[in-house]
Amino acid sequence: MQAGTASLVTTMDRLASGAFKADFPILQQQVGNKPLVYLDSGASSQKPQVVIDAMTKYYCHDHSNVHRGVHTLSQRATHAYEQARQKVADFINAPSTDDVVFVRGTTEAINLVANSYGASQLQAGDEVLITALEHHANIVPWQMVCERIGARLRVLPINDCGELRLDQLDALLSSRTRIVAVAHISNALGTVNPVAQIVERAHALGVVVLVDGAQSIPHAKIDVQALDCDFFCFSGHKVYGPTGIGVLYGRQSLLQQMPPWQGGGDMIRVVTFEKTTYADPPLRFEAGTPDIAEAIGLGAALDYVSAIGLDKIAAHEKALLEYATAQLSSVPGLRIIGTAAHKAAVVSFLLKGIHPHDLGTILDAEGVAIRAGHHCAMPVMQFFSIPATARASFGLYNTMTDIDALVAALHKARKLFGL
Ligand code: C6P
Repeated sequence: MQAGTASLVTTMDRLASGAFKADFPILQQQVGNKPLVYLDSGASSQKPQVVIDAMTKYYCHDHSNVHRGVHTLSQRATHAYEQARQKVADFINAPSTDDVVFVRGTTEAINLVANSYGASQLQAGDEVLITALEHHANIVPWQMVCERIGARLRVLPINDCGELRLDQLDALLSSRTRIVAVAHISNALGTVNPVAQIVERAHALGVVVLVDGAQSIPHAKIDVQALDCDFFCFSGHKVYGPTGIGVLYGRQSLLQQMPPWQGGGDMIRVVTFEKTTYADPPLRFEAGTPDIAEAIGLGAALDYVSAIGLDKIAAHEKALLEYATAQLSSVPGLRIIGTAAHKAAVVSFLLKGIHPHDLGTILDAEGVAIRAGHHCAMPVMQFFSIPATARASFGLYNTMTDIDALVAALHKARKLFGL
């Protein structure tokens, strides 16, 4: 499949027919003697052949360490690694590659900001505002730094649909608030949060905003300048790239102020036993040998997604979400958790009489891969007074037929349980 060479209509047709599945070798297998129906892209998306090929080519032809050698291979590796940084900057419309820090993933990006920006700027009595629908990655690092400093973690609540209670935002944003950290899209509920509006209201009070883009990066066009956020984080593996690579975008003026978080090779200017001076961002935050092949794989994934077009992927996934919501609602005893007006490619649900974990196992036997559990969002489960949900999450390769397979498997599960 030559992504991007087709007209808009043809690309939409290809998305609808599942033609892009052919680009993903892993999707060509059977599980439980049934064709694999992969509905767990929210946890991690699958990788197209072009990503696997880019990494293989790098290891077969160009591998060496980056920023360290004058020999040909080191220069090629450095060029490919820095080219990947440029692809990321273009993909999220960062003003410069200097604003793009390679990290292991969203979790590491948030820990970096909490431990560098947070620990250096927060004082006892200051406040960090998060929301009630955050992933643990956007809760625990803030909790840890607040505990250490004597700052206070505050939480913007949600309503019964799983939407942020924006009516309470002004009351929670105070002269003590220093940082707001908010998910762009909730992984457990699918809610799309109005982050641009949150940024605007926080900035009016001079408060810095971090957006956790782990779930938005594969589903929506991200423009960090239009969002005007101060930090934006995402993981490569959720946008059809490899694991072990992610991105922290930071506003350059803030990155410049921030002390390094980890020390080591490549992040320094001059080292003596008396004193070390540090490199400018982004290298200041990339101590040690980075995940070079993974950065290159991420660059290939962003090329792949861009060639198809995020607008088309978003339109396709919107249709999938609407179809899934309608079809799932027709299953007796099924309750969707997270009914926000504005949602993205995630449906969390409960099926009366069957625990989500049992459901996950039964569906797996039918070849249908979903995630069951608390989705690393325990406070969301606590809010709805439930231990877990079953969650189907979609990617560009999914089709209405995949959703039909999910619904058929749910009916089978009900029968097995005598419901
Ligand atoms: N959510 C899910 O199944 P890492 O693990 O660093 O790549 O991403 C962490 C993370 C942070 N924020 C959000 C909103 C996320 O969804 C995730 C990862 C996966 O929902 C694994 S728990």
